[in-house]
Amino acid sequence: MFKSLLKPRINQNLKAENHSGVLRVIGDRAAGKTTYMAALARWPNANFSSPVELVTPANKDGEYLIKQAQNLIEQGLQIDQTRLVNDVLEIKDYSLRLVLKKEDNFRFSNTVLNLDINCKDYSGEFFSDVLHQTDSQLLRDYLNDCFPATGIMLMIDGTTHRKDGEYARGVDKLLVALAGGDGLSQKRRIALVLTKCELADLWVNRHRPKFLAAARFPTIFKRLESWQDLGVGTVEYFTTSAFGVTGNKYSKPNSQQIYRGRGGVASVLEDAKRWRPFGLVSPIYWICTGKRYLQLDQD
Ligand SMILES: Nc1nc2c(ncn2[C@@H]2O[C@H](COP(=O)(O)OP(=O)(O)OP(=O)(O)O)[C@@H](O)[C@H]2O)c(=O)[nH]1
Ligand SMILES: [Mg+2]
Repeated sequence: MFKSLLKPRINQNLKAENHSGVLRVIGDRAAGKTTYMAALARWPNANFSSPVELVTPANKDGEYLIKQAQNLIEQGLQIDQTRLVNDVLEIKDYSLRLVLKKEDNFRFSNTVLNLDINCKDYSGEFFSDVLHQTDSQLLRDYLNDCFPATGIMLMIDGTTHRKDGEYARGVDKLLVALAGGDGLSQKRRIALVLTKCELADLWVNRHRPKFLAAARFPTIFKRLESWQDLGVGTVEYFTTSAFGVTGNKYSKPNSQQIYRGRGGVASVLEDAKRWRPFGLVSPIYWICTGKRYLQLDQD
């Protein structure tokens, strides 16, 4: 009897809101694109106060990401470089469902938010090489694959500020190329995502992503802002770390550096048991909904 009394109330109270997004992750070699995707799919040691309840793979490529996280990242190894494939149909298309609690007046409401994303991360060679080619079939194929995307995550290793000018040329090419084939009914969203922000010089400014982007990558920043001023799309800025930090009072990067140079940082995860990435869902939420969810920038 109790059961039948309770059941309708529970069903009435729980609401679901669905959003979806087609995403492309673009950036230089070793920017941290695939590690970001694997950390997102694995979603380790979730914080109880986080709005994110669950991340689940919705296809084989999504499951593959979890295996990459378990077999490589958690074993203290790096993920292999993503190969540049000649047939765009071979690029992995990760389908993931992200389940979040919806916020209402700074409190969690009883609405569940489902974000269903299809996301491809291109080899860094697309950004550093193919984008600069003229009249190449490969470039045309990649751009055609890019056009349907509602959101682009432009991913940059936060330590590579010396490459600002070089990257800005790539960003220019991308913006011009995207404008050429735009049949999108809605405005395109570009999220500039700074990676590896558990590192000390980035961590202190993790809550000021726009400031950090403008200070460290002024040329890219200006290009993106002028593009936004044209009214063809919108830009937002994010800080992330696939590895995160450990410790409460005094945080320490949960990464071990293997190499650091002009081209960026190569690292591995230090302590798999205390692995908690930072800021991964925030850009995806914005791309799917057009709004920022401030609490997602806190963890
Ligand atoms: N410190 C630190 N290192 C990271 C982070 N994310 C990725 N890395 C390291 O950055 C290097 C490159 O990572 P990948 O994910 O392979 O980079 P990618 O952008 O997919 O590179 P390509 O596939 O070559 O285009 C590796 O050494 C990673 O372990 C992070 O959040 N912090
Ligand atoms: Mg990769």
